[in-house]
Amino acid sequence: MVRFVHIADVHLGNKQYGSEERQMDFAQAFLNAIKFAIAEKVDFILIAGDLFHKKTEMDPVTLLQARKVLEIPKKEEIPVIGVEGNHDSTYFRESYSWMDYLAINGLMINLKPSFEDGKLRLEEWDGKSGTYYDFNGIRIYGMKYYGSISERIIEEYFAKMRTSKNTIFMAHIGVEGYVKNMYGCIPSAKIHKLGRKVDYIALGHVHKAFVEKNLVFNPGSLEACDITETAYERGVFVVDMESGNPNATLKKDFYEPRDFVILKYRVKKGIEELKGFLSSEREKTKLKNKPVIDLTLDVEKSLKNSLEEDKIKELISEYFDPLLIRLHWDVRDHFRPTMLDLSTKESIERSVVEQLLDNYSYGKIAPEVLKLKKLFSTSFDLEMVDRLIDDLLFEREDAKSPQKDSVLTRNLKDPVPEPEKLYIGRETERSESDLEEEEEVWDWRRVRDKGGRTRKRKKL
Ligand SMILES: [Mn+2]
Repeated sequence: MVRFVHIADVHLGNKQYGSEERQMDFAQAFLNAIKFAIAEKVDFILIAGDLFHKKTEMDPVTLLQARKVLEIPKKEEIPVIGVEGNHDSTYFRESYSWMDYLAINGLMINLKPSFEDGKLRLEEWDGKSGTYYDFNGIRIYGMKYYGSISERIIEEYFAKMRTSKNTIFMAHIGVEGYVKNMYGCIPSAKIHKLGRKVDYIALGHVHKAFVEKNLVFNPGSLEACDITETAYERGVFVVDMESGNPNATLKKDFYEPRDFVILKYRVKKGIEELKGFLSSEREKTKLKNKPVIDLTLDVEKSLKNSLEEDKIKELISEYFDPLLIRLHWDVRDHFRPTMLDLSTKESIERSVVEQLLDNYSYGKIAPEVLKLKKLFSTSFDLEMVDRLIDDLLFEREDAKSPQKDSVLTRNLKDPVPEPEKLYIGRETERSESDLEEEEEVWDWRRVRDKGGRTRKRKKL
């Protein structure tokens, strides 16, 4: 029998909404997941992609977080086996990823195929690279993210994989139907076909937990990368596998996720009425830590100017003591004129696309949509299309952070506050598990608990 933990979508380095505390949350979740796996006495740990949040811009804190956490299983001689997700690498930027860096440093096994004359090759892990890893008769194949060509790559794996069972297939790929409009997903049947050769399919990519026919397993993200994820079931799987039969349980209680309070309110007269609303919402809400408050105010355009953002944030802080506040405006404007630039064919097309997009929360992406149309209609280059979509979908959230100011992604309905205004307070609370482990240096939430100062290390 083997026992393992299956983790996915860690997103280390996700400085969500420009918040350093949120970056610490993601690291804390990862640390807790790894410690949990060790406490469960697993034989190995699977990370099904998106260990990191950003594929290129690595910062020292994030790299240190990854290294320090991965040193724990290394010390225990528990292999950590991973594949790259869309946030770790993309297939057309093939060279060398941060997960390769960790692998070269002996901190993890990073599985991916190699190619010879365009043909996929499955090779055994040699200590630095490889596509599969053998552990006590169990074979683990790894497939990194392949975007729109995933189906084809899976077919090639299927043809070349060994036929004996006791096999795990790990990939960063989504199954259609769980999350709306998600890129990098394929139909369920295409994945189930692998069941003829495989006992456990370890997926990552969709940030929501699901299991299909005791064969396909997806644990979801450790921390919420987006407010929609706060409603999803997510966690890690602890799996016992006995002669090819997995017995998996989704576990969540190893980590206390950041609380999110998502509110929407229609302002009829003015700021005063918010007090009653916030106080009744506060009473309804159970909080375990300082929450992220996400408030959407629905107002008539004529009323909008009389509502000061600072005052609203002050009010929210009185009732909730939040980690940070996200304020959105849903402005009702019945008299907005339709302005079409009729000067050229291109400008008409652009105006029309802009207006169509205006009703959605995608932001100002009309130029990209047009670029995409052009790519499709001229030299159909799949790599370019993938790259564009990938950048649009997966880097938009990063670009929204106050440090960056990207014209492509700025959504005028959703103005980004100044970084200073985001910080309402710092965390001071400690959970019981924190107190139990007073000696633990790399407890990322606590490292920041004293007004952001790094704790002194006991040993150097
Ligand atoms: Mn992800």
